[in-house]
Amino acid sequence: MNQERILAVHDISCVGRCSLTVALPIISSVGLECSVLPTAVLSTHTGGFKGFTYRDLTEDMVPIDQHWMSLGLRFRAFYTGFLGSFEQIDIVCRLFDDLSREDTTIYVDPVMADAGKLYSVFGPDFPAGMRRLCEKADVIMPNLTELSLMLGEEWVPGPYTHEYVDSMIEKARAFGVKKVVLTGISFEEGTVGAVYRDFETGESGEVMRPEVPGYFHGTGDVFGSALVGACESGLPLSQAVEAAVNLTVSSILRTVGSGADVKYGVDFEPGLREYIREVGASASGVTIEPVSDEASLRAIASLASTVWNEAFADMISKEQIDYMLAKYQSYEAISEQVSSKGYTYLLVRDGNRLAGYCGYAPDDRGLFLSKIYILEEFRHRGLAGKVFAVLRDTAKALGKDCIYLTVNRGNSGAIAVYEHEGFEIAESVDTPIGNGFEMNDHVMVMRV
Ligand code: PXL
Repeated sequence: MNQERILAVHDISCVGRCSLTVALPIISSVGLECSVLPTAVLSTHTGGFKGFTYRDLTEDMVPIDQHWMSLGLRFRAFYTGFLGSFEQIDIVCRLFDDLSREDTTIYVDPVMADAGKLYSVFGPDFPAGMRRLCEKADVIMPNLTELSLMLGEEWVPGPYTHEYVDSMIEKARAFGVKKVVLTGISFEEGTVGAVYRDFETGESGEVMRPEVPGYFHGTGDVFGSALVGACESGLPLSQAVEAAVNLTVSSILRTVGSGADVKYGVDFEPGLREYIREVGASASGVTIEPVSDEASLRAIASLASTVWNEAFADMISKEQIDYMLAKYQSYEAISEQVSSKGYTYLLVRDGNRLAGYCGYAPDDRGLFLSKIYILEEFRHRGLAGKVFAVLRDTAKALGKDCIYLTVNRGNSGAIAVYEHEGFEIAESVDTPIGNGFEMNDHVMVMRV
């Protein structure tokens, strides 16, 4: 099952580009699957249109969550924005718990206010609720009004000093998030942009552009969607913020230039080509590198859990998969293999995105290839071939004349891939692995 989806949780404003009508095209444009959970359906957004319809979808959200749980769905990222009711805050908190996997990234844009004012559709208790949602997030992207409201601080209009903005970001550390991107910040008249801080790495910076006077509806959503698309494409935070600011500003300039009515949202679509180019150029390039740091080994353990449950569901029992994962591919097991059993793990990345991994160890027989996986999304692009080229060079450098591996005899897909790479079946072995379980494998060998 492909578990690489991003879930966007926002309203659908049918006309007037914002929320889901912005998130879907922008995130999809960089090749990421974007599922949606609409929080409300409105005929138009609430800014500048009179008499809009408003259907609150709170009642549908719990059954949708339950259905997805029954399907075993998990999302690699969540991106939440405008919520349709106060009750939805707790529902979305639960949704994160129900549908996350270990490495899921939660992006929360606490959409509720701007220019010092809470949106008219929200009550005074909303900021405290949004703060609770932000506390579940990895990345938050409030504007200063929203951050001030969540912190219970008075909002003051800009321009701001760096000390003031830094102190506000520092206060957001208390939310327990990893990254903050503060939008709509001005340090001097005539410029505006975003300020970011990664609390884990200490990375921080700002991306400022000349200010275009006026209020442009939905630009927070263009920015947020572009940020999520870029981060989930593997860009470091600094480049992701840059790409998001570029798409937002170019969309504003195009809209103003065309004389269009700004309440229909900004004209972001023609800017997608450049956004895709910017994200693609920064994220492209396959790397295959040995890793031994904790974060990488944990990423491998998490990947193994996803891939094994997917690949072996039809071949071995769930109990055996769990047993084997704990014994061979938990973080603890992998760490021990690396630290004291002569194993090397190679991480395959496409840009900064995890595409797969392999693990090997030399022994008397040759180079034992213990694991090799390429995630479905990255298959059919010759990545496995590149990994085998690295392995052949490694085997030769270690003075080994073959690479060998074991593969479940029922795993015809993998056997075909290995044969394609030049492996041949040498023998069949049944190996008891404890707890009454047995591995029923072919040994396949490739001369180098
Ligand atoms: O862009 C934020 C947003 C999203 N959805 C709806 C809105 C707004 C801002 O006003 O009204 C319905």
